Amino acid sequence: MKLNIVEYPDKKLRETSKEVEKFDEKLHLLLDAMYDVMMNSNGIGLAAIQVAHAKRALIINIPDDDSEQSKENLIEMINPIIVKKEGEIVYQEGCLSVPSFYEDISRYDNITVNFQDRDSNTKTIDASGLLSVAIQHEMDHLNGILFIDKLSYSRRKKFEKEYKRMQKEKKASK
Ligand code: Y12
Ligand code: CO
Repeated sequence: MKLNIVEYPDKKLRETSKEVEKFDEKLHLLLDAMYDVMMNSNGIGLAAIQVAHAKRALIINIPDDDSEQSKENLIEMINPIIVKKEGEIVYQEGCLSVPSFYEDISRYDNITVNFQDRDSNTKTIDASGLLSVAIQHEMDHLNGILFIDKLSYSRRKKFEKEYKRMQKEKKASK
């Protein structure tokens, strides 16, 4: 399955993703292809809507202490729900759908998430720090929310201007 990353301001990113009901080969192929595209793009998290599949599915692969990304650390979450949230963390976020832009965003530091794995088994995870940030960032995608939506009015204006300029430059260099 060949997947391409959907980039802002594509309206596809604003869709609300649908609950996954079938845990079949098609879902497994999608998750495998998402992993390949995320690794090839140097990402640590990806939601299915970022590759144009409006399913409530996301993957996260946080590098370990020596900055190595290994499939052993891959987390696949299907139909995730946050059941507990507390504390605050500010982290500089980036997104494969909003290339070359990074900004400090405030989120919950500690969360508990219920989800299903690729075979529909029910799981629970307690997350804090970077993993918690990544889960919340990817779960926002399932509801059509991007991290840039959390910027102040003036920062968002500045972003839109910079992003348009970058897109123009990218187009001109092709
Ligand atoms: C903390 C904050 C945000 C997340 C969500 C997942 N975000 C990413 O995986 C972002 C990846 C990313 C990769 C980029 O490419 C390279 O660095 C080569 C990138 O740069 C460009 O597009 C030019 C931007 C974002 C999880 C945890
Ligand atoms: Co993102």
